[in-house]
Amino acid sequence: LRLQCADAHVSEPRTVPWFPRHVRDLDSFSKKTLDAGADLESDHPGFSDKTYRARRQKIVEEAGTYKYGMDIPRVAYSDEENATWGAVYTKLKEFFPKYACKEYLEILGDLEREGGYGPDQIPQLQDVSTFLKDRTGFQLRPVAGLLSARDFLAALAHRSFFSTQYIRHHSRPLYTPEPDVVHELMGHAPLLANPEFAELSQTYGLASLGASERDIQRLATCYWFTIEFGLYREGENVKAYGAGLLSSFGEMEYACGEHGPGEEAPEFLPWEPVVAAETEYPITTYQPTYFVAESLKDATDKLKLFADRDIVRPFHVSYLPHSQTIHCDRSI
Ligand code: HBI
Ligand code: FE
Repeated sequence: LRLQCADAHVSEPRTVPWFPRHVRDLDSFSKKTLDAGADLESDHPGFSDKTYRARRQKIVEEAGTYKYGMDIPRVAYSDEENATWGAVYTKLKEFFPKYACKEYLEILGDLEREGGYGPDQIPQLQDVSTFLKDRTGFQLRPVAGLLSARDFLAALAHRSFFSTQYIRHHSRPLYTPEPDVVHELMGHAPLLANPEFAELSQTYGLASLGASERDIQRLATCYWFTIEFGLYREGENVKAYGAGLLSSFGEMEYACGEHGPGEEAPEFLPWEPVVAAETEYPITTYQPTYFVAESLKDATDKLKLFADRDIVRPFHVSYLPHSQTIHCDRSI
């Protein structure tokens, strides 16, 4: 079997896709955004609102000047934008005590004291990024919209998280079909201050560097079932640690709350990356299936095993924090 593998490797030499070696290299693809896709566009409340689109364009243009090492441009959010944030903030806070994981609750308290969080205004990415950097070395970078899975994941290897800065349309404050600043700052940012969650995130990034297209898809699918829609067990209950749940009170309750007899209920499977990687999922409705870990550490440990055993590359990478570079054991 070994020989066969070696033969296969010789007869089909695979060129390794380029990947960023230094955190500064993220500058080279930070503007390579994809179209939202027809699915999302037809579903977007602000799609035909010209004023809204122009406002987004302006925020994105400013953010486009950002390069590694700079301060993230501050946005003077309007009263309307802050009110949209406030409406979601207040609503989500009602649900967090019951459904958010304990790590999230604790960090949210810290962010309210130190990171500019609260119902009155949208926090600035730079302030949140500074907060995260002090805790786990993670930092935020502004982005205009969706990146390819390969590019998005590669940033995680460098403890960098691409974050949108514009907000959803005011007509539907509790709904967005795509990432916006509420999703990033309520969903993603807080747990990036937790060491285990930071490691989970970076593990996706490191495993993705130079990986095949198929492995990128498998990692992106596992990312979906953990970083976006992950749950872990706490006694009788499940608690949310995924950003798609923590930024949606409706789905948080659907995933973590009680389901009466006859009520539609999702399926809960134990977090197992080889299974999750092959599981299909919808992107504009509540999830039919959730994967439940035992803890943030368990989620991370299982992913690391998966990355080591199932993401096969002809080289090994490691992260050198002092130089903020990726070490690769072969020249490729
Ligand atoms: N791009 N800006 C942005 N934000 C995301 O959350 C994001 C992305 N591109 C790809 C992506 N997520 C998913 O494919 C993840 O599963 C990697
Ligand atoms: Fe997200």
